[in-house]
This record gives sequence, structure tokens and C-alpha cells, in this order.
Amino acid sequence: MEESGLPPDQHEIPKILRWNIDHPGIVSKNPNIDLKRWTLTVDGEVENPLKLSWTDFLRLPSAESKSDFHCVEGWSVRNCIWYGVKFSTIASRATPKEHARYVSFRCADGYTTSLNLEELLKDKVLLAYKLNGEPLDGSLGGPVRLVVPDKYAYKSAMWIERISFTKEKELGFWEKRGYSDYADVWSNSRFSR
Ligand SMILES: Nc1nc2c(c(=O)[nH]1)N[C@H]1C(S)=C(S)[C@@H](COP(=O)(O)O)O[C@H]1N2
Ligand SMILES: [Mo]
Repeated sequence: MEESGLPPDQHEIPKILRWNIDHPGIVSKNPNIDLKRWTLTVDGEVENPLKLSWTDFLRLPSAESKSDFHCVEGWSVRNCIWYGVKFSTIASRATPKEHARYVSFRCADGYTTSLNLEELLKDKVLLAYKLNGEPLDGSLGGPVRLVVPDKYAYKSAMWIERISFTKEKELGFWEKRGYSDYADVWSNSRFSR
């Protein structure tokens, strides 16, 4: 850890940059999801696939999770207060099969990323729908985005629509294009080698 308390080669900024507003959305646009039409599908290697509407999703047990947010481009925002449903809550409802080891996220803009199931079961990993007390705007990934502290933000998929448990790892959008699949901020794991 640097003296600042931030991971290596990161600098602090006050607020998370908003996609396509103060953060250039390189490959996609905010899909402006209509909550009445939004559904979250949980499928793949699970005993109990789920299809949740927005009202179903809001009925799930919720939690607050405070963490720092790190973009691979070098900026970090401290003490973000996220609110939403823990990934572990979704996993326990869906009940992963024994050989499910990875999870792929698919988003309304076509973006994908994936993580190890074990990493996602950590207490601070959230499917967030509020940030600092405000509903999550589309420019910040709303209605629902993944938050994985300790990983660069390209793992924090915005506009999530589908969560698929898999046996084999499926590399995500940036991970296929040279970014690290590990994406661990503390070991400065930015690029694949
Ligand atoms: N659906 C979706 N999620 C995404 C992306 C994307 O293009 N589409 N970009 C990722 C990248 S590269 C970054 S840096 C962060 C940006 O989050 P922010 O706009 O809230 O800063 O979202 C990640 N999640
Ligand atoms: Mo990014």
C-alpha cells in the first residue's frame, strides 16, 4: 500500500465519473433501462434459476457496503457507500451446482465480465442500486451494477441483466482485449501477460 492508503499508481478524485458524461464511454452508451421492462436472469450451473422483476429484486434482503472504487485509468474514489443485494444472497437463492466455479455477467449494452465464484461470495460484493443514499443513475450503471472492491472497475459491470454460473471461465470484454482477468488493485494487475 502507498502512503496515501490507495493502491499503487492510483490518485484520489472526489466523485465517481459518470459514463458518457465525465467519463468517455469508449465502447458503449448508457442504455437508459426502463425499470418496468428490466429483469434479472440468473442461470447456468444452478439448481434454481431465477428471473426477477425490479419489484422482486427490491424484496430481496439488502445491505450497505462501504468501499473505495478504483478505475484502471488511475483514479480512485474513497468511501463510496453502496446499497443493494449481496452477491451471496443471489447465489444462495439460485444454489450453484457443485462444479460451478465462475460467474459471467451480461449487461444491457452487450458488455461482459466474469469473476471466480469464490471472490464474489465475499461480504462486500454487492449488486448495488444506490450510491451515497441516491438511487443509482443510468450514468453510474443503474438500475443495478456490480461492485467488487479490490478489483479495477471494469469488473464492476453496469446495467446488469444476466448472471450465469459456469464450469469454465468465459473471458469478458476487456479481458479478451489485453486487460488482466485477475484485475487485483493491490498487486497492480492491470494487463494480461
Ligand atoms: N455494462 C458495462 N459495464 C461497464 C463498462 C461498460 O462499458 N459497460 N465499462 C467498465 C469500465 S471499463 C469502467 S472503468 C467502469 C466505469 O464505471 P463508472 O462509469 O461508474 O466510472 O464500468 C465498467 N463496467
Ligand atoms: Mo475502464
